Amino acid sequence: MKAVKKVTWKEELAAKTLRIEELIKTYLPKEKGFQKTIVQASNYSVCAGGKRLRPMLMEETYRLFGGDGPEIFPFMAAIEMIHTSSLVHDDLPCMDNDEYRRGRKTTWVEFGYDMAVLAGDALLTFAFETAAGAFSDTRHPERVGRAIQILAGKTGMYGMIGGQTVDVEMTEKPMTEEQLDFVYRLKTGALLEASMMIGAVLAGADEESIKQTEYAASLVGMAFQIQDDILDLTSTTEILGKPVGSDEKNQKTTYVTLHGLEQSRSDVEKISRKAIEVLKGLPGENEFLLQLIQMLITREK
Ligand code: GRG
Repeated sequence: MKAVKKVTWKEELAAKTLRIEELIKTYLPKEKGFQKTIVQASNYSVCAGGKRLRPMLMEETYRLFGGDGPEIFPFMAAIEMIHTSSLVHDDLPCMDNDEYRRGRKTTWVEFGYDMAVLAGDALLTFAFETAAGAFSDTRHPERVGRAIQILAGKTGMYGMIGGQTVDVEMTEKPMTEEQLDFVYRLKTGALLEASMMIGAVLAGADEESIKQTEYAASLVGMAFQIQDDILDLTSTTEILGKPVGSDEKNQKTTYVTLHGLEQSRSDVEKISRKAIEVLKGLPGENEFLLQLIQMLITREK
C-alpha cells in the first residue's frame, strides 16, 4: 500500500490562501472603458497579495457553524475589497504617507494621489455591489440582508472609519489607554468582527453564538493590532513588504509605546488564548480556525 503524505498546517494554509486569491480574482471589475485607470488602480491594490486573513476567517467561521452554500463567496471578496480600500487610503500622504505596501509601491505612488483616493472610494463601493450579488444565489436572503448591514456598520463611522478618525486626530499627540483601546477596537477590530460575524450569520448561527463570535473576533483584532505594532518595531521591510518604523515616523502612540515590548508580546499571547477559549465554547468544531488564530501570536508579517 502507498504511504499517504500528511499535509502540514503550513501547506494547508498556503493552499487555502491560493484558493481565496483565485476566488477574489473572479469578482474583480474588468479593466475597460473610459474610466479604465480607476479599475486598474483598484485591481493593482487588491492583486498585490496580502495574507487574505479576513476572507479566511469569514469562511472558516462559516464552516464552523456548518455553512455550505455559495452566498459566502461574494462576501469573502467584498471584505478583502474593503480591507484593501482602507490600506490604499491609509498609505496616502494625508494619512501615513507610506510608499510601500504588500511588497510593491503603494497605489498613490503608482497611480497618483487623485487616483488613489478614487480607487479607495471605488473599491469600498464595489465591495457592497459585490456582496449584494449574494442575494441571487442563496436560500437565505434574510441572512444576506443582515450580513450586508453588519458589513456596512463595522466599516463605517461606528466601525473602522470611526477608529481611523481618532487615530488621525491623535497623531503626534499622546493617547490615553482608553483612546488607544477605542482606536484598536474600531480601526482594526471592527473588520475582523465583521468577517467572523458574517460567517456565523450566513451559516444560520443562533444569536448567542453570533455574540460570542463577535467577542472572540474583537480579541483577535486586539491581538492582531498589538502584533502589528510589535512587527513595526522589530521586523524588516523585506519580510513585511511595507516600511518598518512607520509608527515612530508618524509619532504615534501604540500599545508598545504604552506597555513596552515584553508586556506587549505576552499580552498578544494572553488575548489570543482567550479568543481560542471563547471559540472552543461555541457549538461546532474547526481545528484550522483555532490554529489560524494561534498563528497570529507567532506571525512574522
Ligand atoms: C476607504 C474604507 C475606507 C477607509 C478609510 C484609512 C482608513 C479609513 C482606515 C485604515 C484602517 C487600517 C489600515 C487599520 C490597520 C489594520 C491593519 C493591522 C492592517 C494590516 O492588515 P494585514 O496585516 O494586511 O492583514 P495584509 O496586507 O496582509 O492584508
